[in-house]
Amino acid sequence: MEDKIKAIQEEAIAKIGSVSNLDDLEGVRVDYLGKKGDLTKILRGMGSLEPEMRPVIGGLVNKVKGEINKAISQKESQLKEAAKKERLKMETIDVTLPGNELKVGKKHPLTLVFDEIKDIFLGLGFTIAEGPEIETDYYNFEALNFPDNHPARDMQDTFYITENTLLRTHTSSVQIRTMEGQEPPIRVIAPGRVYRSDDIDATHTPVFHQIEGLMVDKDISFANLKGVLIKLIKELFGDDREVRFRPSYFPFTEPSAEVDVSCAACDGDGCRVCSGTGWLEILGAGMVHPNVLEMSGVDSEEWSGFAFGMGVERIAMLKYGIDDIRLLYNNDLRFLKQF
Ligand code: FA5
Repeated sequence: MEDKIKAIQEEAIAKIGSVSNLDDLEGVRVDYLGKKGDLTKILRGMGSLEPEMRPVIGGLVNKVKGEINKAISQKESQLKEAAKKERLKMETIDVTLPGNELKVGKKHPLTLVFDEIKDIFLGLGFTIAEGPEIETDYYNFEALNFPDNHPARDMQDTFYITENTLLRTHTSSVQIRTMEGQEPPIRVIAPGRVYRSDDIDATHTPVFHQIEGLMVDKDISFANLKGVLIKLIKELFGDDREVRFRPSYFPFTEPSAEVDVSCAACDGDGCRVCSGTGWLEILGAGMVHPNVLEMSGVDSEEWSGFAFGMGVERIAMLKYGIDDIRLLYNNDLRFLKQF
C-alpha cells in the first residue's frame, strides 16, 4: 500500500511538472486530490485495513496530499508569473518609434480678420450686435430708406424666399434692429454673412461677409466717422497704405462715402485685383439719414450718428495680398497653411 501511495505521488508530481497551463493544472488537482481522486479513494477504503495500519496509511496519504498541494501551488505561481511576463512582452511600448503626428489646425484668414477687427472695435468701446441672415424686406430695405421700387435696390439684388423675406444683402439691417432695441448712445459692430446675386469674379462672390458699424450719440459728425475709420485702416494695414474717401450714395446715409485703400497686391500701380485702378474699395459709410433714425424711433433733432459696412473678404485680400477672392473658399490646404 505504501508503495502504491508513493507511486501516486511520483506520478502526480511528474504530471504537475509537465503541465503548461492553469486549466491542465486544475485537471491534475482534481485527478489526485478531488473527491474521486486516487488518494481520496485510499482514505475511503481505510476501514478494510488492519487497525494498526490505519494511522500509518492515513498519515502517509495526508503527507502525500500536502506534497502534491505544495507542488501544485508552486506550479501555479510559475504559470501565473510566465503569463504575466508574456503579457508585458506583448504590451511593451517601443519608445523609439516615431509618434503619430497630430495635425494642428489654423484659423481661416477670414476668421483672423474678423478677430482682429472685433478686437480693434472692442478697444474703442463698441459691443457686438447680431441679426438674422434671413431678413424681412422691411429691415433689409424699407427701414433703410429704400422704398419699394427704389432704383438703389437694384445694386443689391438678392435671393428671395417669399415676396417679403430674403437673404440679407448687407449687415445694415442690424442697424435698425439695434436702434429699435436700445436707447442711444449706441456703439455697436455687427459681423455676419450676407448674400447677393452677384456674378463670381476675382473680387465678388454671391455669399460674403460684412462688418457693420453704428455709432449714435450727441453731436456726432463726419469727422468722428473719418477718425474711427482711419484708425481702423491704419491698425489693420499699417501706415503705408493710402486711404481715400470717395463721395457716394446710399439711401440710408447722408452724406455718404465709399472708402478705398491702395492696393497691396500692386502697391497702387494697378493690377487684376484692383481692376487696374490701384485702389480697392473696402467699405461704404456715411452719416445716418434722419429718416432712418426717425423710422427706428430715435429723435433726429437730439441724436446723430454714423454707420459703415465693410467687406471682410476684400480686407483679407488687401491685408494678405490675396489676388483672387475664390481662394478663400476653395479649401486648398496649400493656401490655408500660409496664414
Ligand atoms: C453696403 O452694403 C452698405 N450696406 C454699406 C454701408 C453701411 C454704407 C453703412 C453706409 C453705411 P456696398 O454694397 O458698397 O455697401 O458693400 C459694402 C462692401 O461689401 C463693399 O465695399 C465690398 O467691400 C463688399 N462687397 C460688396 N459686394 C461684394 C461681393 N459680391 N463680394 C465680396 N465683397 C463684396
